[in-house]
Amino acid sequence: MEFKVGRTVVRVIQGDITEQETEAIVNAANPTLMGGGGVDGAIHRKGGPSILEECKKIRATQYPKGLPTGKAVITNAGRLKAKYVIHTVGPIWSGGDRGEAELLAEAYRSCLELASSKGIKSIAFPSISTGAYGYPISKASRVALETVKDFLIKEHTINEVVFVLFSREDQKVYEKAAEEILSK
Ligand code: AR6
Repeated sequence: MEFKVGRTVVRVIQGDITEQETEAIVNAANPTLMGGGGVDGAIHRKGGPSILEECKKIRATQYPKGLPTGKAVITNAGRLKAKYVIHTVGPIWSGGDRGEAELLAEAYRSCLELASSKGIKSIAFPSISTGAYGYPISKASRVALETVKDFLIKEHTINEVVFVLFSREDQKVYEKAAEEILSK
């Protein structure tokens, strides 16, 4: 499904984030930046060691204690089709009253701001926090779409945003939210 927010095309597709040809893809990482399962595992596996090398440098120089939840950093994308990987850390769901929604919004915003500052024109997001981190997908989809919409209304630097959902069910959840949030 495809939507228009200002001049930006927003697409909601089913697929694998590691196969995307957008300039940047987003990694749902953890604070260590040293890899993990899910999206993180797939990106490092397919992208190869150059991504981890750059993550190690970032840890050593910028974030010795780890990347805080809601922040984002950028690295090369190794052998992936994308040129860059933007690594962010979403919140771990713990019931919803621990600021999870604001932290999730911050993660999406940090990625968009970083992409924008680097002149990146197209970016693909996975559904941050809704796997290992347990964030309910219907709630997370609304935060993701509202945050991206707010950003795109204010800034016109990015031409294409793609939400890449792993399963058809997840795609349906995002499409339903997108029809409501992006169509008005
Ligand atoms: N392409 C697109 N989406 C995917 C892919 C893929 N290749 N693989 C999984 N998903 P998760 P989180 C979906 O767990 O919840 C890692 O170990 C998945 O179905 O990757 O933010 C990190 O190192 C789910 O809907 O990210 C952290 O420790 C969504 O992507 C932790 O998991 C996010 O699932 C982060 O957890």
